[in-house]
Amino acid sequence: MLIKRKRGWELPESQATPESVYLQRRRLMQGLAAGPLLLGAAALAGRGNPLAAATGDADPSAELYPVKQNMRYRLDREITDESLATTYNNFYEFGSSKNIWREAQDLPIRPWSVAIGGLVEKPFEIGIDELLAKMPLEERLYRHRCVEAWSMAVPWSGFALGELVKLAKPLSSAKYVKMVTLEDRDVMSGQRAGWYPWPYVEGLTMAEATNELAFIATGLYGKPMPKQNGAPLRLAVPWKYGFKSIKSIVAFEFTEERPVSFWEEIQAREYGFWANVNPEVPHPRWSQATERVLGTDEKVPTLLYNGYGDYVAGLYAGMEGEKLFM
Ligand SMILES: Nc1nc2c(c(=O)[nH]1)N[C@H]1C(S)=C(S)[C@@H](COP(=O)(O)O)O[C@H]1N2
Ligand SMILES: [Mo]
Repeated sequence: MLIKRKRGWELPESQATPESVYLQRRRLMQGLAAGPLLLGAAALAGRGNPLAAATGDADPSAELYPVKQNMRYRLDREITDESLATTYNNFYEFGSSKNIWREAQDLPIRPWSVAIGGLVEKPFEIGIDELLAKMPLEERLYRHRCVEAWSMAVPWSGFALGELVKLAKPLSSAKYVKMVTLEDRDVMSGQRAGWYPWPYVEGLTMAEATNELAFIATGLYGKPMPKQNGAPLRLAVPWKYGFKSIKSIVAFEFTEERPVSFWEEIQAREYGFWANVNPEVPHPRWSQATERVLGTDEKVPTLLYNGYGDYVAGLYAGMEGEKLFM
């Protein structure tokens, strides 16, 4: 049933994406050598980002990036332009348009603490900077496939969700991890205006959360996570539709019951809990067979599990009765 696909690292070298971080670093260094000013790392990190100039915001985690690329997670396609991936977003807390990046600059990212609770040995809260210091940071190139049939490919920085699960020490009775986005009606206009069931919630099974692909992204393009992309930490589960990759997380709760996701609560028939990418299972209102690659007019075929079947298909063995793909 599954078509055997080559893994990322088996792709011919000519198709592998260049190491974006190192290229970017080189470009920055060239810029530095040519220019008369000595810029600090934080200022450098903000370069090329339309927002840094607009807000003058310095992220206290800036000196952690870029982090070393993990060559296990490479791509068969070009990386999306940074300017596109950071200005074409879905972040309904700031409105339902794709053009929320300016408004998202109001998101307060410090102090930021993450609550770990539910079925764990001992619930605790941890500040984002302490968490970043504890976790093994790396960069991974991942695809991202939105349920709306557009896609991108980006270099996330962050750590395996499995590392956070280890830190949390869940009890054996924990079957799911539920993640929750910040709720802040003063700043997030979408939470004031909408009838949506805020806060945004997502969930994974423990097996999914500890799969090697499940990633907590804290940076993008070798810099701290832009606010519009879900600063200071967001999920990246590239074999699932993009709405599973919840942004700006404030809580991880381990549960016995399957959590009801934000979009599942709104329209379960269209946005299910599993939401694994499958070109052969159409959304009730559109086909999922192809995707529009951000930054191009190209439509390319969508792949089962977004091309990550070798990593994740086994998670769903024997689950044919479930609505795994919607
Ligand atoms: N809290 C929250 N997380 C979210 C969303 C959202 O509206 N709110 N949108 C999701 C959707 S539909 C997608 S496609 C991705 C978009 O991530 P990006 O803006 O970094 O491309 O974020 C996901 N995570
Ligand atoms: Mo999406």
